[in-house]
Amino acid sequence: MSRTSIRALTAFLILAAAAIGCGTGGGGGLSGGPSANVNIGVEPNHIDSGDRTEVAVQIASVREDAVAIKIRFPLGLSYVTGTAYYLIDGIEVVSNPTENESDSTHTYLVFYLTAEGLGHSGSGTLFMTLEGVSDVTDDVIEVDVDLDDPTENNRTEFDISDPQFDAQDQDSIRVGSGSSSSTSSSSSSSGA
Ligand SMILES: [Ca+2]
Ligand SMILES: [Ca+2]
Repeated sequence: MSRTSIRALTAFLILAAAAIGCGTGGGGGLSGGPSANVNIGVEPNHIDSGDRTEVAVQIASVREDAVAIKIRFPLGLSYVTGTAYYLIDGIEVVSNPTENESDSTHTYLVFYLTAEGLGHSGSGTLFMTLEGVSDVTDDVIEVDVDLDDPTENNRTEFDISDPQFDAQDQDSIRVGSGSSSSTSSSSSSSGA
């Protein structure tokens, strides 16, 4: 094979890999794509500042020895320390996020999980509580699962300036009166 045809083949393979990587936004399902299948649920989806909401991330079909579970949410919410735990085979296992970092628009929580940690069922749910701290107009709480690089120490693996976050699933969130619709302009007494 000539050098140019090898180059063309390489380019094709890179494009094909990129296409596979981009096509899983609706909750996963392509085998060989994401590091695990995840679904996120937020309940309730509308809270006031000072109130709390629970986030549940279902994890299944982990395809790596270990994965990083990344949760992203707007700055109008904050993680309530000590509330995160896994429910695996009916047993609660407390887990603190390894990272709880914010940039100018979002906060990221990062949890590292081994496939062994999911036990016999190979699946589990990660729960955490978030508190509303300021108005959030209709927005989303998202989850992305990536490979836990075994050559990189987990304490330094996540880089907030390069979070490598592409949401695999999301659920809606609103805090306070923030809304894209303007139908509630008459309710002025719904503050704190
Ligand atoms: Ca690592
Ligand atoms: Ca990613």
